[in-house]
Amino acid sequence: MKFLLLLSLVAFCWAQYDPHTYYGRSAFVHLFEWRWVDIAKECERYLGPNGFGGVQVSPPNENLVVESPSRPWWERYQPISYKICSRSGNEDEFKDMVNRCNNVGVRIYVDAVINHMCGVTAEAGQSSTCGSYFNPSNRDFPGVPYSGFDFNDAKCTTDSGDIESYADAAQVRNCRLSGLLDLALDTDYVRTMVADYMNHLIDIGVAGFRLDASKHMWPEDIKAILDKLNNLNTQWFDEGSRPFIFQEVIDLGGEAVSSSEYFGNGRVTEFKYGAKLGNVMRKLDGEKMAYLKNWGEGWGFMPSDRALVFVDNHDNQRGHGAGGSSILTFWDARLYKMAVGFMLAHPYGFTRVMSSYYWPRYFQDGSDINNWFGPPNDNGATKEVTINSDSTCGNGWICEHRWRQIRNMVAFRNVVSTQPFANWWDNDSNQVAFGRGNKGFIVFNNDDWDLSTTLQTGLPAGTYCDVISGDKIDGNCTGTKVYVDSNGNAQFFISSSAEDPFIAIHTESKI
Ligand code: QV4
Ligand code: CA
Repeated sequence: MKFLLLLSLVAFCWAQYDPHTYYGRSAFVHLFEWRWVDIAKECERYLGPNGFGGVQVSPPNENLVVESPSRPWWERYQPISYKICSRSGNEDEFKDMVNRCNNVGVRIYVDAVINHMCGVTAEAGQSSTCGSYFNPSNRDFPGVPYSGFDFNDAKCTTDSGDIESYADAAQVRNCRLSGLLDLALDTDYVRTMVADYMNHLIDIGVAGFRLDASKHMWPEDIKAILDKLNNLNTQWFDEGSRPFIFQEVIDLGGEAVSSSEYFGNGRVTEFKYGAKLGNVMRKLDGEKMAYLKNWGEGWGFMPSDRALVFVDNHDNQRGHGAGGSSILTFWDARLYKMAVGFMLAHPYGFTRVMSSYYWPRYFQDGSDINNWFGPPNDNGATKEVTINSDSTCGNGWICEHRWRQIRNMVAFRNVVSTQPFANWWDNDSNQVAFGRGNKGFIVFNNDDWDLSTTLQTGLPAGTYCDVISGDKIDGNCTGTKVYVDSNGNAQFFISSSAEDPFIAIHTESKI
């Protein structure tokens, strides 16, 4: 009996690190700025059938309407209330999305903006996505309600009231991030308002949360809020399931606040991952793929079971947040597919795939002056995600998650998820290969010359379809075939000018 008690205690303690994906699905996608009606359809027609574990959705709560610039993506990070009402849809549409996605084994993770409300310079009576009145100058947000008692103004020690130095941990938590009115999360009232919002979403059926701007919240305040959260809805989750938590903390080193302060609450975003991988694939700072042999904790990253990893995110794909010019995005498609493929094949971290929309990048003095553009829209109404006959997206949606190379690597990750990193090979330059036990194997050529060699794959003998150049359809390969002999060896040839200079095979792509 004692053992069972201990087991349940361990399960309880660990739960907030568990994404509660259906049958251990191992990757999720950020459908940035999608409407709820489109996400519901995508779960049923694509994400469920292709083994995606879940969707990170944009903040569903009421936000400030910013007219200048015209409806930027970032207006959704300026809350006005916790009513489920935004340009992605209303509460009924949100509930329908959660039901339909859960019913096909795809989880919903909500981007929770709980550190702050809107900017201090927003105009009283400026419009909001649900029409709630607010007045920033006297901290009046009747839609929650919040008042002057509920903000950190008195706690902040800087003259401006904004964060002025990231070397001072108290400032980073108690002052305004970019002028955003900072909530007093040390009061039980504010903690309760936030927890009520999150519990409303949990009862609807979401599986967890991205905690926006976690660096700007005291870890113990976050914990106090998490302790108020309900268990997940037993319509889809086991009794006693705790919400999955991943905290946005940008820690590239050198600041007063560290990611490790947040490990007790849940997973944490590892921003070093995308920054370093971008450098390696771009061969910057003397980096080369052969150095990836000890990728993960060997590169100074946080423990794998605390890490939330990604190649790019909604901030740094457009020059916000961290990572700078090394970050690979859909704009760098060939290298981007290799980086995402590497991430999905490697065992480190819980992996997130970015799914973006097009905007008219225009660089002036080194920065993209159009990086504020919101989603494809008709006079502010977000456009439908249309699907073309070749399964790509229309209406300005990029849908990286639907690119064959990325979609198939999500499946690869599911097939190999229980298997260890194995059979590493490199040419001491940018040709590398590695396997996952006896279930999968991947080979990259990022050198300027062809790769032609025989490698130990660890796989059973047989003929395998390369899932990068094609698919396995009706027992045939539409792309390259790989022949593994009875010793597990296979010959690989990858031209340095190939459209996608990498090959991936796994036991479910065997014919
Ligand atoms: C401006 C001035 C301020 C001034 C303020 C007065 O810059 O100096 O004090 O007016 O009101 C938008 C504008 C920004 C404006 C601010 C407030 O871009 O110019 O400040 O609104 O009016 C996103 C965007 C921000 C945007 C914010 C709110 O990136 O540009 O600010 O939404 O609309 C740090 C954090 C990290 C953060 C990252 C971007 O540690 O947590 O910066 N990342 C998350 C989200 C990100 C979001 C926020 C946090 C804020 O991923 O998308 O910022 O919720 O690294
Ligand atoms: Ca804060």
